[in-house]
Amino acid sequence: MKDELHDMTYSIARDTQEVLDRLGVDPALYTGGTLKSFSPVTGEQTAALPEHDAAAVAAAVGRAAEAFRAWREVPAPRRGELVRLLGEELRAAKTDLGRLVSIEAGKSPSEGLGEVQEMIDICDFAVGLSRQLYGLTIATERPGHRMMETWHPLGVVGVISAFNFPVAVWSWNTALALVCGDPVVWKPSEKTPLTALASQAILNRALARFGDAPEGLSQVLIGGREVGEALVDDPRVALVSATGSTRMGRQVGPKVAARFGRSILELGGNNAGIVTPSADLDMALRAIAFGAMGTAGQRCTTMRRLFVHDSVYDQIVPRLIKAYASVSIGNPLTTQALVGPLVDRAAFDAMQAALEAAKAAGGTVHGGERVTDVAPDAAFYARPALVEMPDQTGPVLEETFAPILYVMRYSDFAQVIEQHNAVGAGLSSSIFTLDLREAEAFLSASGSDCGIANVNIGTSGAEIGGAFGGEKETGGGRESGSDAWKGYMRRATNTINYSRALPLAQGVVFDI
Ligand code: UN1
Repeated sequence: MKDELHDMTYSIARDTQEVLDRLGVDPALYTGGTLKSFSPVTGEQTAALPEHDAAAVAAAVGRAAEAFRAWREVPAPRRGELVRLLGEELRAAKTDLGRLVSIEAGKSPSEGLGEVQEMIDICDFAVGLSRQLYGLTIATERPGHRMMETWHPLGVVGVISAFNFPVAVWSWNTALALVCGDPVVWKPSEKTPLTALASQAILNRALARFGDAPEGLSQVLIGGREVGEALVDDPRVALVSATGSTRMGRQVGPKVAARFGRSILELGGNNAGIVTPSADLDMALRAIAFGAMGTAGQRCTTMRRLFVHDSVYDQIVPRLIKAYASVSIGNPLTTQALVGPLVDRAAFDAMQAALEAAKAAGGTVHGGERVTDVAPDAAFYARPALVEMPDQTGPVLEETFAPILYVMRYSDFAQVIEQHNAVGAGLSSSIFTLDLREAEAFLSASGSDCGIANVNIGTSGAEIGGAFGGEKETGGGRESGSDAWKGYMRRATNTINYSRALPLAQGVVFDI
């Protein structure tokens, strides 16, 4: 394959612009502005975007609030038609948007396309959902009465998303919000603004085909922290759905709660796997390799801790170390390498600091060094690190957003479950076992305390059909499938008296 980096005529900025052109993004949105956008693939600048300020945020929320008044009246199946068209437009744009995800987030080609597929999948889900936004009919204690619940549109949804899934997370929120009757105002990560502009352009095409949707149904706000804060503080934003670090969530959650807004928080993960004596080791090896090294360790669902039973440790850990030493690392635009770059220098520095801390705590580090022969100096590629740890201490207790897998031995099942749960985050988890008792115990009330608990697959790569999210410091939010839609609607309990009497509940008498 031609190595474009060594082709002197190749320019990532031009490549980016060509992709943006094909996706129909107006160049005025990404040229001549103050927010510089860089590709982690080469470290070079790709664009300079004009930024929104607090007044522009307020104006956008105002437009969204106005759009809400019209959109909430549109029948849900008709709202679903817009999302069906969005799914069609995404299918048509899949190759280009997938490449833009690779350019901006550094994902491998397969994972860039996989992210767009996740967007298409949630659209399909939401279209079906648009005919299934139903409540219960509930038995009432009063004769001649009927009690039911109705789900109504909630209001403006503010979406704050992270660089690592720059478009899928928006689509989980937007596909549901739109069928639920809610407009969306989106503040993407300042590291990945171009994929946001592209997604909005794709949605604009669906809106044009749809015909009569209100102005301001979906808007993108470009900028940094102040833009996010203005969105979080605006009382007209009924729901803030925020994905990012636990640190960010600690600020966003209380602010939204203080104004009695609703929030969906998808924060850090410190996801673990357990390899038991009966595990299918070949399968476990592959699942762990993808879970821990995929997306260069930059998924919130990345496997970061691994507990291996004493009896199989020497069979699987040396093989894993070998896999770490041989995994292909490279430019995701010109190769099919499985591991791409870290997002920036700060991510690489955090990785190195965690590895130093692990060494200081008695860990043995395999890999983790910078890889410099695949890209210019401004890019940060690293060999994923496997660290054998004597205990779950120091950096093992924290999420470092980089490909580091801490491996620990265990001998007792009850104890390993305790250890598994003894971290702040509670997103995803998995066990590798062919023992029914262990599998069921792991999934039981006294097993994994995470929002996602898997058997014989890794921690990452969830499908959109299930509710996605986790407990404890992960924030408790649920997005995507199952009944996560309820977070985007308000529930009304309705009691209707069709009798000629007025019996009071609880047998209360009040005769006047
Ligand atoms: C994230 O990293 O923020 O389960 C989301 C997964 C993906 C989503 C990850 N479907 O790994």
